Amino acid sequence: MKLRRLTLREIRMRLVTPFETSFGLTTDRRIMLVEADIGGAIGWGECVAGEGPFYSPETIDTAWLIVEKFLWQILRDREFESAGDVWSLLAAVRGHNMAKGGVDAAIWDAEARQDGVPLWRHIGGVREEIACGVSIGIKPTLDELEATVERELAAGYQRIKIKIKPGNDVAPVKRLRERFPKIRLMVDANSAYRSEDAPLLQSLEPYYLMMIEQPLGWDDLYSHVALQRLLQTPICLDECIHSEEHARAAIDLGACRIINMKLGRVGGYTPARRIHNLCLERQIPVWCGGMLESGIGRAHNIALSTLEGFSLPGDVTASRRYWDEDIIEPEVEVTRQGTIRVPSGPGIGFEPRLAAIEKRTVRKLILE
Ligand code: OSB
Ligand code: MG
Repeated sequence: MKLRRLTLREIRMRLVTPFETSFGLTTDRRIMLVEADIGGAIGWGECVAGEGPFYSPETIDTAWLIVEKFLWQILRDREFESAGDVWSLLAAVRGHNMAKGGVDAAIWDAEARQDGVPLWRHIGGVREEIACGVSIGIKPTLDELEATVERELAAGYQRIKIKIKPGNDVAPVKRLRERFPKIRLMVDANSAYRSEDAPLLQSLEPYYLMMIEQPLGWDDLYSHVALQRLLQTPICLDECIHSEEHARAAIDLGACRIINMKLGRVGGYTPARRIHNLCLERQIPVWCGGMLESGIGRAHNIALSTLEGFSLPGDVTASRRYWDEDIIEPEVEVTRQGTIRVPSGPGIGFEPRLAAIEKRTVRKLILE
């Protein structure tokens, strides 16, 4: 197999509802799409880097540069056996996992399409329906938060995650727990706390949260070890797990008991599957995180979530929660039971809507 052409596009998409996390407010997304032509088929991937380096060090602009100047140089004119080789070819570039993840995903989709098989089967997925939870941003008032949770539960979502930050943590959890004593509830701090905040995080224990996601530093495994020893509530790591090595260290050191998996954060399907296999072996539950993706990234998250170890509901939800109009056909829909039925078509199983994509494109680069 050979990569004939790589097309990068930057599209702009406005969120239906602005999304606030401890690291900032997102209203408009700038998304890099990757289109990979391997001769026999074309595949699509999405780079999940944000607009600024606030979730991870990468941004859409660093990713664009890395793909153009380095990843393309490695892959052009290169013969490789299968999409599974892309990760090791790109290993010469250190870091920049989201840039790699976008390219890797596009080539995996292309390969599955060439073989005429659904991508989820191609990667070894085992389930035809995935469980969905929602991630709810920080809201201006508790009433607004409660109303949002009510609406998402009515839509069928199986688990509620709320974003927290210092000064906006115990009160929303207490309010939701009193109102919804039985739901599966969790929080995500996106690294907003320090080790000294352990007593505050301990004060969340009476609310029997499913887990606390990424309370401490984005690259600080060590402090999470000490914190997990103080907590009954499982810690789930997101930002910290950007490689198989970090996943292994986190598990062996006891820095977390659950792992949030994101294709882009780890650099594509090869590292994602390795981390998944490790978690299965160590009986660490895994679930698929989200990065406010367009339909392309969303479709990949659905495929990834079919792997055996994804035993908890992920942050993979309906297109309409984010976009007035998504860029794939059909859009992602969620059943009344809070599940997504995995598509049976080749590749990601959704078709990119080229006209809708072109309409939103503000920058395009064809590498061939
Ligand atoms: O930490 O999981 C996160 C969105 C952007 C950056 C980081 C995160 C998130 C979310 C949203 O929680 C998940 C989604 O796409 O619904
Ligand atoms: Mg997170």
